[in-house]
Amino acid sequence: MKLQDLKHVYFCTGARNNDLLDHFKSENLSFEIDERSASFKALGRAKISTAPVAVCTTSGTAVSECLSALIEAYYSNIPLLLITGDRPKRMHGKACPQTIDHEIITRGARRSFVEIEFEKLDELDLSTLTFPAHINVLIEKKNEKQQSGAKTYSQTWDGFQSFIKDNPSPLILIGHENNSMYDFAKRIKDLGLPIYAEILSGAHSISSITFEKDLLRAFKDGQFTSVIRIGHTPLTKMWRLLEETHLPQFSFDERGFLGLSHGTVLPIGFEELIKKEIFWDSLKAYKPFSINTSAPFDLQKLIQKYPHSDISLISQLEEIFEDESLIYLGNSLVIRFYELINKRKLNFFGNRGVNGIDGQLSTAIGLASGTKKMVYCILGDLTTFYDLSALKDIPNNLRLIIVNNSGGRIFETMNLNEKLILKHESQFGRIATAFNISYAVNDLKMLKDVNILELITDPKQTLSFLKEWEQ
Ligand SMILES: Cc1ncc(C[n+]2csc(CCOP(=O)(O)OP(=O)(O)O)c2C)c(N)n1
Repeated sequence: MKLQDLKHVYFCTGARNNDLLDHFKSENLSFEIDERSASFKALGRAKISTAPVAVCTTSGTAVSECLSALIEAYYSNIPLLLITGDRPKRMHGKACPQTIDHEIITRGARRSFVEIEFEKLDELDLSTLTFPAHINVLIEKKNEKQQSGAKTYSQTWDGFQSFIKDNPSPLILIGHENNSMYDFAKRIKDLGLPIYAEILSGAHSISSITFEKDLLRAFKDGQFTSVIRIGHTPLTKMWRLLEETHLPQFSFDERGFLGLSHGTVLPIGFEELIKKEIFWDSLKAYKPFSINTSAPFDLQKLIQKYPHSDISLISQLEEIFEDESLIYLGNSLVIRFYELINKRKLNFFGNRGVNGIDGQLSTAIGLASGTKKMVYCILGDLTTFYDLSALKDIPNNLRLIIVNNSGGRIFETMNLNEKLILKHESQFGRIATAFNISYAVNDLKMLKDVNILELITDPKQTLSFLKEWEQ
């Protein structure tokens, strides 16, 4: 029995498992938002089926969301099959983007486990498995290099100084930690080196490179010899491109993770680093330099030209927030678009440990419950669907802003299979009514007066915006 012979697969949308689609018969697939629910659907179907039923997920918490169904299947002896898309082995154990240990999650809740490279999937015989079972597929992306020619350094201050000597033009990439890195980033900026500070660092508003597209251009033009990263695993696409173009990288990460398959890391967080004279003295060896950047004016022109794009609406929101408020940014496009338009110094939060879209609203509710300040939580529509039961209790100081672009539009920007978008025409008004929550749609003036503000955006305008912006 091959994957092709599975009678039904609940396929949960994601980028890493996109390549697995061709291994299933399309008429036997249903596309799903929520892995927890999808895995229970597979369990239910397997109860009246004579053959195994599968749920297929992307990497990260998408996998752990299936654990409850798998546990139930284990103790009820039901033929549930979990198929998970994963990154190659060299990226494991390093906190590479959305990469966690899948095997350990299902231990104790499965009767067989197979880890297999994507290219060998055709050889896999499902009849050798006992159920419930877990198949973890290691998937290489085109262009990603398997072996790094980039030099690594000793994990010491001497190593850092040799890195500086060898590589005269670094990019300084500031990811995030749990506290604002604003003062730290300001001091680094004063050294006159190009820095890109991501939105969750709290310092994007003073980043010397404001726009990711300028960062990508400079990187592709070879303007950086190397990368110094401070903070947790970055969000920017440039970080992922370092798996294609291996530049030497030296990281300071309190968790001690490389965040990539290669490089050097010292397990020091920014709050300790700011006090280390040796760090600042070492950086003095660099000669200041800068890269060309775009005019903010060009962005404003597009914001006016495409008023119903996600980006324009998020940009209007930023003008309304009070200085003291906390902004919780959902994963997917919201966090990327917010970084694009951000001008203000505000307090930003998000779950970027492994970038799950699960539990986002609940996290924001917890955040709001722990503070008297106003919390603005901005989520995509699928991300909100994922966590609907959390609507039962919305604290008074929480405003949920749903950017409803009628699907998981990130997959559209990545040119992945159209089915992954899960296009829909649903709106949230009646859901708000069901939970007895105040609600407004498309009216930014109402933001302070209601608990849910839904913004219906035009995906075509967003795509046109991005096309013009990125050219
Ligand atoms: C738990 C989990 N499952 C799946 C994914 C893969 N994933 C990343 S973004 C996304 C779609 C999000 O859609 P939406 O919230 O509507 O935001 P948009 O893409 O439109 O910005 C999915 C399914 C994930 N990150 N986490």
